[in-house]
Order: sequence, then C-alpha cells, then structure tokens
Amino acid sequence: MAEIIQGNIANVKADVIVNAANRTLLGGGGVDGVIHAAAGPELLDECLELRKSKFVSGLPTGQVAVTKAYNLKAKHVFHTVGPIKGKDDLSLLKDCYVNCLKKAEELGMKSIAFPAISTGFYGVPVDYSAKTVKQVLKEEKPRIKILLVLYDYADKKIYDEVFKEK
Ligand code: AR6
Repeated sequence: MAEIIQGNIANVKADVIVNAANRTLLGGGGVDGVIHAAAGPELLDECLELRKSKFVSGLPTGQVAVTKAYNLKAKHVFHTVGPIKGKDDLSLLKDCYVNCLKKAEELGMKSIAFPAISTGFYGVPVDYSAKTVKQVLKEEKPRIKILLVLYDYADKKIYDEVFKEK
C-alpha cells in the first residue's frame, strides 16, 4: 500500500525517485530543479545524452525516461512529463503513474517515490491528482513500496482525505 508523506522528495530514500519534468528533459523549476540540484550536474549530462539518442524530439507527455540518480539516495530517477491544465488531456496524468510503476517493476525496483506530478506549474488540482493516483494503485496493484511525497502540508491533507474515502 502507499504511504503518504510530507517533505522534500530529494531527501527520500527509495530505489526510484520520480521527477515531474518537462519535455525538454533539461531541467526547470519546482521539483525538477530540486532533483537536479541534489543529484548533481551529471544528471543533466545524462539527460542531454538522452535528448541526442532516445528522445530527439523531447519526452512525450505520460512517458518515462530512466537515468541514474547520482548523488540522490536512489538507484534511478524516472523523468515523466505530466499534462498541462488547459492544454493537454488530463487523463495523461494516469499514464505517468502507470508507466513509472511498470518500468520500476520491470527493472526489479523495490520502492518508488512520486511527487504530485502536474500540480505545480502545470496547474492540475491536487484532489484530481490524489484521485488519479488512488485509481491507478487500485487498478495496477503494484507489488513494490509506494511513497507519495507532498511538499506542502495542505496537499498532504488533501491526499489523506482522498485516500480515506471509500
Ligand atoms: N519535493 C516534493 N514535491 C515538491 C518539491 C520537492 N522538493 N518541490 C515542489 N514539489 P512542479 P509540474 C511539488 O511545479 O506541475 C518544472 O519547471 C509542488 O508543490 O514541480 O509537473 C518542470 O521543469 C507540486 O505539488 O511540477 C516543468 O517545466 C508538485 O511538486 C514543470 O515545472 C509538482 O510541481 C512541471 O510542472
């Protein structure tokens, strides 16, 4: 089952730390900036390599790019791009979580930490995010440890409420 915690995802110990990236994969603000800063400059170098090889036109919304985690307490960073409210189909948010979980299991990872993808700069409401994650976990039944990391206490409360509902 999932554990809902409040904190900075860059300080969380998990096999995989998920980054709410953008399609350029070249870093940005929010959780993306924090993860790059904590992982160190080699993370950006690996992202640049991916842009030259696997994702020449950028990472499509809902898909996952795997890198090493460098200075983070993790084995991998999974970069995924959530939908932008008012521009993209919000159901793509589900794809981010499903594709990350599938990839984590494929790579034999035992734990994964997610931020609330798309709920910052991309403007998706936190309750929509919580309901989406709850639904994904119900459908996918992942057999690995899931950490849902909310930066703001108010967002954690919203997740707690949604996960309490039947
Ligand atoms: N740990 C956990 N969650 C965090 C942290 C942290 N250290 N910092 C912020 N959050 P956002 P998006 C929360 O904007 O909406 C970037 O520039 C934050 O409170 O980081 O998917 C990228 O490069 C919010 O709930 O990601 C893209 O351009 C959640 O993380 C764009 O922003 C997501 O907020 C992606 O926007």
